[in-house]
Amino acid sequence: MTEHVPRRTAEPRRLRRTVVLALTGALAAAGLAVSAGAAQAADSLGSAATAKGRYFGTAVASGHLGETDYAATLDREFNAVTPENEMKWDATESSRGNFTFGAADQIVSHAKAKGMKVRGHTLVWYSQLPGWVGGLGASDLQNAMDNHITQVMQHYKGQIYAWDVVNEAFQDGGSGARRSSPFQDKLGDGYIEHAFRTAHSVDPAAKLCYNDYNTDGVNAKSNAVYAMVKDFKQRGVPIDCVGFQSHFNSQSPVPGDYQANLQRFADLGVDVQITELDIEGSGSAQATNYGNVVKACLAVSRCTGMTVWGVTDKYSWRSSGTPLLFDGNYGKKPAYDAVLAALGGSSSGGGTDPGDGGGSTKSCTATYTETQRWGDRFNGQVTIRAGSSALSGWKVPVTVHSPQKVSTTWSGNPSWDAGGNVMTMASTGGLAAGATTSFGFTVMANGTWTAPAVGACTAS
Ligand code: G2I
Repeated sequence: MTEHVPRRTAEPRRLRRTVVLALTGALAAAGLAVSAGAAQAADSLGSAATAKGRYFGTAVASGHLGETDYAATLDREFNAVTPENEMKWDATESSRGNFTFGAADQIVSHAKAKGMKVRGHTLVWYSQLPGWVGGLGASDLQNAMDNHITQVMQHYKGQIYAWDVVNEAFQDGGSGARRSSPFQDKLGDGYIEHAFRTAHSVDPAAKLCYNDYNTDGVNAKSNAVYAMVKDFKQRGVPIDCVGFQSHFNSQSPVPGDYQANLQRFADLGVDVQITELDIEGSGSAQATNYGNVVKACLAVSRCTGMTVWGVTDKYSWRSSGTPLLFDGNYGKKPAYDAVLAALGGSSSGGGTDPGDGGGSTKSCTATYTETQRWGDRFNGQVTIRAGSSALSGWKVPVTVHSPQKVSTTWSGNPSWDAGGNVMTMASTGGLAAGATTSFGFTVMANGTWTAPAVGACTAS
């Protein structure tokens, strides 16, 4: 409150100064670092990921394996698979005690023949659950759940890299509560722990994951999952990994704190994996988003791999959003080139992503907080954290919502779009590996108090 008067009087002068700084800063930031490319860059997603110590997988539907172009693209580009539907409860045990593995076996034997990893998806999930499961009483349901986990995991014992033991057990929104399901409603919170303990007793070599969506940034839902994983690790419940589905579109964009969120889970002592990646859109916007997701994974040492949720747009569960790396004719999209470049590979024809410096893993995250509010305006702060490599610079777009206006900035070089709503803040210097820095700004609310949208951090 005491800051009210001095800050207001200082604003007009500061604004003019920051505009001048913005122009010089933008010119300085234009020289992007270009590092020497590797002697022989990998020319497929799988081989490029392997060179970075990761896998690059895709969801596969058994019904398409007979299509020549589908199988050829799968075999050329990917080194891990997740059966899209074939290992789910309705596919493997549609009637109690009768297990059917034909379709899933087809995928697993294809993967084994090609040396691909298999992610098992999924053992305990509220959806694609046959009706008989919901009709059971509590103790019977417990037996059925244990038996399902045991039979399915036994069948594939030794062949599965990681299992999604429990999928989507938390509600969306701000409650952080568990989602209602036969398991939750009849067995209570303890069913998740019980499922992991049962899974561990069946195949101790498989990595056991919890998998969910809308947990990709720091939010109430991911906080609830984080608390559960932390508790499991403290009490010795056998959990090895957390899967971040990463289904993105304009309503649910790649969060600015995506990498920071992966990192905080990794810091609990679990692996993290991007398990169902797809990003609606096209062209360079889609490509940039894909590149940023891959860079985030590479910057987190315990991010062991990425899986896209399908090979081609034409078979995507949301094909109208064209969210994948190959178009309906199996042509490589700009998103493909961006992913390959982010992985440090390059297409035979020469995939290009001038932002990526030939295999560099430079990366950063941006996290927004409102630090102060007055009757007419508020201050925002964005904290930048460098990934595992030192940065010579970074930039972050911040969009305010008209009629809001940014009146003051500090600790960065801002530049604005023509409309004055999108400010791109560039660094004033380098940042050591793992280090943080922050910039700030004042937003005149003009009646609108929506928080600014902070985009992904770009490292150079
Ligand atoms: O919804 C996207 C994914 C969210 N996370 C868990 C994933 O398991 C889930 O995958 C999707 C599949 O991609 C769809 O292919 O899960 C859907 C079901 O919840 C799958 O859709 C189902 C259709 O609903 C069924 O009508 C159809 O018979 O696919 C089945 C097999 O084609």
